[in-house]
Amino acid sequence: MGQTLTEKILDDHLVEGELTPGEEIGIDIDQTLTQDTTGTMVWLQFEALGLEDVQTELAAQYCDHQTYQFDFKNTDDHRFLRSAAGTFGAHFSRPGNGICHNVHKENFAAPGKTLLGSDSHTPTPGGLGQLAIGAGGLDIAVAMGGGPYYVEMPEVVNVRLEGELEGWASAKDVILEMLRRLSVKGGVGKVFEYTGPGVESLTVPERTTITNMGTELGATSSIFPTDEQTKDYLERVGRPEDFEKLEPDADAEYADEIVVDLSELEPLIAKPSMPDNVVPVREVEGERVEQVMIGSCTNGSYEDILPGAKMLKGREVAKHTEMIVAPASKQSAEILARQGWTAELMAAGVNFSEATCGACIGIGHVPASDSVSLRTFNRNFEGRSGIEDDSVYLCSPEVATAAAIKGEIVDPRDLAEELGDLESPGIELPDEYDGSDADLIDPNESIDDELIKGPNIGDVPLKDPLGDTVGGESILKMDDNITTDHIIPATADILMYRSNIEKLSEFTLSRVDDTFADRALEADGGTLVAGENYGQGSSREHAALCPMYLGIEAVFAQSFARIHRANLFNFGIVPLTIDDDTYEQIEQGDDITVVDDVGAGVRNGEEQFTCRVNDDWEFTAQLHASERERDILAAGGKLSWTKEQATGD
Ligand code: MIC
Ligand code: SF4
Repeated sequence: MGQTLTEKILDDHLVEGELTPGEEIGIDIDQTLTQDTTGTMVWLQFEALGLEDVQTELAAQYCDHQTYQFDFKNTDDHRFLRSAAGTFGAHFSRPGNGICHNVHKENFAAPGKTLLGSDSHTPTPGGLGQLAIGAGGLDIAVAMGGGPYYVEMPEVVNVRLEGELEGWASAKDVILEMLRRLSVKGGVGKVFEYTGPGVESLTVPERTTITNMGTELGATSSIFPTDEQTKDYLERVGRPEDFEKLEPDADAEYADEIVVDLSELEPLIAKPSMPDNVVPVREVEGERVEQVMIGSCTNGSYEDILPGAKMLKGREVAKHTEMIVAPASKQSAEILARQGWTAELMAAGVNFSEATCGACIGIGHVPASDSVSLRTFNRNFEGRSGIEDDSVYLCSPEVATAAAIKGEIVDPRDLAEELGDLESPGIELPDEYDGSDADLIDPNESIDDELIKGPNIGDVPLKDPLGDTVGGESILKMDDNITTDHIIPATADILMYRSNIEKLSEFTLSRVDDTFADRALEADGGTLVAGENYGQGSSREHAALCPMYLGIEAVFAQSFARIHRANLFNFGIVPLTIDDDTYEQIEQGDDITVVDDVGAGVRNGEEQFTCRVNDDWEFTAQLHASERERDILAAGGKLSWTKEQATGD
């Protein structure tokens, strides 16, 4: 039987297990990517593991999320990261050089290689045939030390693209259509492999918009085959030698098939406040817009800014609307500036930001109260923009720019008809990505050979091995689709504590209940209860690390998001699955005790645990875990487990 492209790459990198969906496999990692807000813990853990040199072919450390450095703690984190990259042997991308996924795509992404990154949008270079997976920081630290990465073998789904995009429909509409059909849970345990005749019409930047936002489907990864478009892109970025022809076998078998006819797509938009809340733009036309932003790792590159610049040439942004462009890479900004497009945008009333994630996580450009913001980003979770009750819509650069011109949401087809001289700008790549690489420091050029830790940089907390009893008061009961932004928000006032867990934990779940941290500490151990898809969104391991620090021993949820589930194991919190009736019956404040000897049960492969509530009634919870995950839980987390493995204890 033939293989899918995903299976081929996994097979090439397989060190443990078999490619059977649902089974755990161990794979070799070629490249790693870390960013500033997850990277500090990664390197602290790398150090705590006693590791001395990066063992992967390539490691790259980016500073992209909080580049405004409002506080010396941010700048200290960046200096620490530079020193860690130099000391341990990673490339270092300076603050302001751009968003990790975009800079990585332009400089290092290569077909057929595996990439593991401490950011959930790591799958972005799947658009050029790289198998890229997002994971928690500790998993990256171990991979950089040469250890395999363990993941459940995903089901591979064939997304067959037919036809070609027409008129004002864009790559963003392809992924919005997928979200409309499948929802934010639709990709859990899956890799989406794009195939079919429609693939060849999409350039690499269009493909990476799709693979980037596959994360919003909950997918393990998304990938395209390589072809003339990939070759062309790699030539333009100056790395033709990285090209490799990759495609699935003709008789490959997929778990499922989804057909998207590109020629039938129209401009789509995700309404507040979930990326799958997708409707045709025409359904929400007329809504007044006060802010428009082009940027983020999804749609912030040269190819995403240029269409807006072409549409705005000789026009102005509506008087009650602010339009901001935040380039995804400094290289994109530099090329646009050299070509004169930056001046055109400025003349039209556009405000330019530095190349950063920034506003995507509520740092800068917070929308006005009770106003609509249209963004080309990938996430619009409630409150993520920096203000609760926000109204953030997600759309393509073309739809965003049309709204900036009109001052209200408008389908660009209708605006074009109204204006008479507005044409669809299409996609254009620069002849050469020839920006300076002054901000990208090769490990051989590094000036650092020891770690520089400012006063805010703390230690890595550890947990005791799992004992006989687990449980306690259910300190918080939550709904479905709780995001890691709810668990540990990423706004500026909090982000500066990503390397200081003691302080950061004070903010745990504060967006759901601002007394949570105090109550958890007072209860001296406890549990959490949640609905479906608990922990969706980011890879931030702090969303497990901080609850662990506050004494949370178990999470009872109807289902878990992939990366967060792995992070719970990594920090010794027992993730238990419950059914709908149990979820309904448990109340916040109930005392839940796992009756069975948990330590022994976890070690012995038990899958069901009896739990008693208030000495009153009982339910059964499921533990779905591989042998390795059980050992990690028993050891009190992955750091202790990895050390035990190394010393043979
Ligand atoms: C996000 O988009 O939520 C982030 C901020 O990039 C996170 C990483 C983080 O929390 O530092 C992610 O997606 O993993
Ligand atoms: Fe940065 Fe936003 Fe992309 Fe996360 S989703 S990497 S915060 S631009």
